[in-house]
Amino acid sequence: MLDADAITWMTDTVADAQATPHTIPKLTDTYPAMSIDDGYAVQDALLARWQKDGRVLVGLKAGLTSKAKMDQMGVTEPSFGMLMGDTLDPDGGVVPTDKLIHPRVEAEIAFVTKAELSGVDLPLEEIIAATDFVQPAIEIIDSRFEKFKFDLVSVIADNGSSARFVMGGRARRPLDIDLRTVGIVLEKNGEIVATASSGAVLGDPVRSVRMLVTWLHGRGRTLPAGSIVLTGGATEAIPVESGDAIVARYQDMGSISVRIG
Ligand code: OOG
Ligand code: MG
Repeated sequence: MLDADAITWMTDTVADAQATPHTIPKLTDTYPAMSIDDGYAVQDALLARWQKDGRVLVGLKAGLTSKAKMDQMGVTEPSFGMLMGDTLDPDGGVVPTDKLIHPRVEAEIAFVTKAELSGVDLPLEEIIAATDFVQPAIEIIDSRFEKFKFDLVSVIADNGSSARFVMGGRARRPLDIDLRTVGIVLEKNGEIVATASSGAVLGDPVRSVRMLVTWLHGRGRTLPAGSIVLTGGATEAIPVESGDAIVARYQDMGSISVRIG
């Protein structure tokens, strides 16, 4: 692992890039030996600062969980990140972009849990039983790295490109729909820009929650009841700009729409 000074430097650099905002070179340009654990150490340090500022952790995001996303970003392993309550925007509302550099939107399935989940490779039934509801979500990602280009460890330190997210449409009990085959259509300004089946995420987005819980376990953590989990973009992410109208339609789960501010 890198030493504490290196983690502090990376945390300062990322926090500054997110706040201003501005782009920075990949962290591996400065620290080629940076590891996945170092990336998550930066996340831990960011969270400590954010909580000191009164920001609240409301859930976690898994990213790079579909082939479409992995191919787009050239990364073959998932990343996990934190969802802060103040980055949640309402369905039908406007996504603020004053802190965004080159935003992209993703259509995802969100899980909201009602019981604590912990352990390694949990049976999927256990995750379903602990799920209060599933719901359409649009994640607005933004990379602090130049040209939206990064490697796995750098994007982890940048909190998995987390920027804003929106939940809406129709919340469903997880046993009432087949989460492997929900058709998703993503539209920008009335044009279809991407389509997918929810099964594009690991065959079933519930597997993304399982993977997240396994990862948490490895870090001595659990997924608390009441957590939001974004399971990852089913399609590639679509660049957006100010004024764009985004709609994501989900089979049997309604639709969700936002305007980019
Ligand atoms: C990393 C975040 C990926 C997803 O849903 O796959 C992500 C990135 O592509 O910038 O949120
Ligand atoms: Mg995402």
